[in-house]
Order: sequence, then C-alpha cells, then structure tokens
Amino acid sequence: MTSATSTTRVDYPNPLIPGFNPDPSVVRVGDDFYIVTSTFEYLPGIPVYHSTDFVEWTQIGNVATRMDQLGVEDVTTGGGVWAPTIRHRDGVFYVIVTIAMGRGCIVFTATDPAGPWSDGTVIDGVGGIDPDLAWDDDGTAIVTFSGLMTTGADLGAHHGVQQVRVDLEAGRALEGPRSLWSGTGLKFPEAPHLYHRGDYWYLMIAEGGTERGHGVSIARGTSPYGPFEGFEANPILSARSTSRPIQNTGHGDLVETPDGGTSIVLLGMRPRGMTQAFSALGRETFVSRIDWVDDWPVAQPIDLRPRPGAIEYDITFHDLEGGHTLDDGWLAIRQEPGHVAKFDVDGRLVITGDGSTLDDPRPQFVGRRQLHQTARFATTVDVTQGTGGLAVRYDEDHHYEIEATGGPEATVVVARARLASLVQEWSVMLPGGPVELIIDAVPPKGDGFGPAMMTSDRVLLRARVGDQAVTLADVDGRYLSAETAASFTGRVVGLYATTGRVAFAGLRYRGSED
Ligand code: 6LW
Repeated sequence: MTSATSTTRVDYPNPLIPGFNPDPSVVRVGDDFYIVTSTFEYLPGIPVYHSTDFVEWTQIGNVATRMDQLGVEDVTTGGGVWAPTIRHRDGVFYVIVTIAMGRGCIVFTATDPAGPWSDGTVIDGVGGIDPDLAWDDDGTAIVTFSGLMTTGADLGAHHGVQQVRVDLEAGRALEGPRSLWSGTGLKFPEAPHLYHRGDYWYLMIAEGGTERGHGVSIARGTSPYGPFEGFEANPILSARSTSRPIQNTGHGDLVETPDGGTSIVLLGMRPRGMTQAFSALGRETFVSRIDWVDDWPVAQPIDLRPRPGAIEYDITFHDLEGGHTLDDGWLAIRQEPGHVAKFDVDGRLVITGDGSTLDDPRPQFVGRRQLHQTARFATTVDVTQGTGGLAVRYDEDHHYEIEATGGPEATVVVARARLASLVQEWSVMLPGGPVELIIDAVPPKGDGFGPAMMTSDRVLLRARVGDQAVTLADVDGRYLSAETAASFTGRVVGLYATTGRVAFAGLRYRGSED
C-alpha cells in the first residue's frame, strides 16, 4: 500500500453498495476498483462490483456461478459464503473465502474479474473464518484468519487471529496455525487483513461482534509474521453507543481511492425506528476516509450520504437483451437461478412449482436485493396454470408474500406473513386475468413518538386485476430485519411458484431514501 498524499478528499456516497452486501473486501488494480461481498446460502455467490471513480458501482459478475464451486445446496441458514477477500498479483485475481458449515477455506482465481472464475481450491490446514491473503517479500503466500471454529470437536471455540503460510497451488498450509495479536480484548476478533505500507506491516481486524458493538482495530510491526503492536487509539472506528445513523460498523478493508487518499470500505447497518432498532436491508457496504498520522490510520466516522433521487428499473423478460438469461443481480436459494427460471415462447419467465414453498430450504424462487428503505416491487403474473407470486424473504422462517392462483373466470389472491412458528393469511377473490402483484416497503405511519414509530417500516401486500385493486395486508416490517431474523443476510424480493407453471412478464422496482 503506497502512502498517497491526500489532495482534495471526496465524500463518497454511503451506502456505497446498498442492500444485502456484508463483509466487503476491495482491491485496486490501476484505475479500477473491485469489491466482493458475502452471499451465504444464495447462488450465484460472491458478487463482483466494479468502479473507476469509487462513486458509481456496477456488478460485473459473480465469482461462484456454478453449484459445485461452493457446495451450499444443503448448507444451514446463516452458513455458506462468509466474508471473501479479493486480492490481485501478477495479473491474477484471487478470492479467498470460507464456506461456513460447508467446503471450508477455498481460493478462486481469475484473470478477468468478471469471470469465469476457477472451480476453487480448498486450502487444507486453514480453519476458522474470514481468511485474508497476502504475500511476503519473497512471494510466499500468507493466510491470516479468525480462529472461530464453525465445525469439529471445538465448535464455537475462538483461537484469536491466526496465520499460516500456504502453498496455493497445492491447496495446503505449510505449517500449523500461529496466533497473532487479536485486538484489544473485545469478543470475536475477526476479518483480519494484512497491509504493507512504508516501513510497516499493518494487521487490521474487526472486534466486538457484528452487532452494535462492532469496531475496527489495528496493529503494526515490521514483519508480516509479527509481532504486532496495537494502536493505542483502538478501535479506530466504531459506532457503538452513538446515535449515528450507520451502526454495526466494522469488517473493514483499506484501499487507495481516486482522490489520492486512503479509504476504508466496511459493513454497516441503517437501523430505523424511534430507538434505531431495526435494519430492514441487513448489513450493507459503506466507506469512510482514512488519514495517516504518525504512520497510524485515523478513520473518519461514517456519514450517511445516500445517492439522491429514486432508482427505478423495469425488467421485461420478453425484451431481455442478449437472449433470455437472468442478469448477475438475480439470486436463488441453494440452487442456481437458471435451474429455477426458464423462458417460454412468449419470452415470459416461467417457474414450475415442485410443491416447495418459501418455508422450505430450496424454494422455486428467484429474487433481487432490496436496495432502498422505501421500495416497490411489482410483477404481472399468469396463474391460470399454477400458484405463485411475489415474496420478500429474509430466510425460510421470515418472509411475507402475495400469492395468486386461478383461471379465466376468477383469481384467488392470498397475502401471507410467516414468522417462525407464526403464520397469518389474508385472502380475496378477484376477477380472472393477468394479476399485478405489488410489495411496498414504506416508512412507519405517523410522526414523533408512539408504538407505530418503533418499527423500521411497514410492508404492504397488494394485488390488482383490471381496475380492481386491493391492499390485502399492511404488516410490520421490523420482523424482516437483521436484528430479528438474525440470519446474516438481508431482504431479497422475488418471484416464486409452489405448484404448476407460473409465468411472469417482468419485475419492476422503484426505490428511494425518503
Ligand atoms: C463474517 C464475520 C462477520 O464471517 O460475520 O461481521 C460473518 N462479521 O467476519 C458472516 O458475515
């Protein structure tokens, strides 16, 4: 990492990459920047976002587009793809990642970050989570990781921050793990990253746990193998015990930004409600400025700077450019989107139900991240040959959906809220014909104080056939939030079928931060 003299520093937008994008890692190659984030049980896994100005980010692909790259088809909820690190060396991109409760530590490589990526090499001898990849001055590969054991006899034990030299080609550690500096004593030292800057090697970690106590701490030494001396001003960044609009800040990665300075990308949440309690979108990617003082990084607190205005897209499947395939932003659960969604001769997206529902681990569902606090998803669906609809999902125990089935004469529409062992349904009969299904996430009703203001948002489940429109349910959104679902991910809204063939004309989205 070179010591860039900061010129006119830029206040980059925050969230930098909105929606369910936790545990970001960033790499700079020339004037190009790439960020990867965690995806847990979803496929494709590990989105790759690209920017040249650090303001506008575009998803250019996914590292894991094939089931066998990850092995998450049976992974438990909350397990799967945890915390990738992206690095670049001698023309090759590397992503090292843990498949928690799955394949373990894997390294993927590619010469083009948009893909294709390799099948992935398991690195034997690297346990724990949050692997970082660096090379020492003679080119030996070093993996530094958090020694939280997610499998085996000492499941749940935490051995602090550990490190091994590895042979990436052979996929094995060259030694047993050595323990390193592990923070200031807060719980869960994790997300380690090594940086070489000037005379020092820096070891930056997260500690305090990914909840409200999360923070970033750093140490330095003259060797990548330690010993490391902790900064007296640790944590260099935390929102704990503050009323800052962005909380849970931690799990950072440093990068030299286009403004000539250093920045840190990291995860955070935007809890809402009178006591800032519920984060509907889960853990998102944020950025903040770093200044170097006496060769120590000083981080600015994270400021909320949402991109102005509304974002809209209207994906009409019939008109998909480049033929009928789903773009990189679509997700399916423990299976590839292409296995769930097909296209019929009219260019509609068709999902065939197999009897599974959103309560199951592998529903017939394809969806996209909710990117804004206020958002509308809408689709027009033909349910004359099956049952299906539009769902907002956190996991199989926490989801709301608006579902339809019927024929030319009549359509039965059902709104459903599933919260673990609780389920509630509302239903209505509408005329036959194409059905528009709508899910609206809207701010709480009212202002100031009062129970209604405790929540993050309300979720409206709506349907329309012809000129008959109905809001079937107005459900509290706090129960689809990171603090209640506790499944590490975030809201994903999508199309699904439970039985028969259901044909969707498209998906429309409008989101804003008002
Ligand atoms: C990730 C760990 C964490 O591996 O949560 O917030 C885990 N930090 O670093 C899953 O996201």
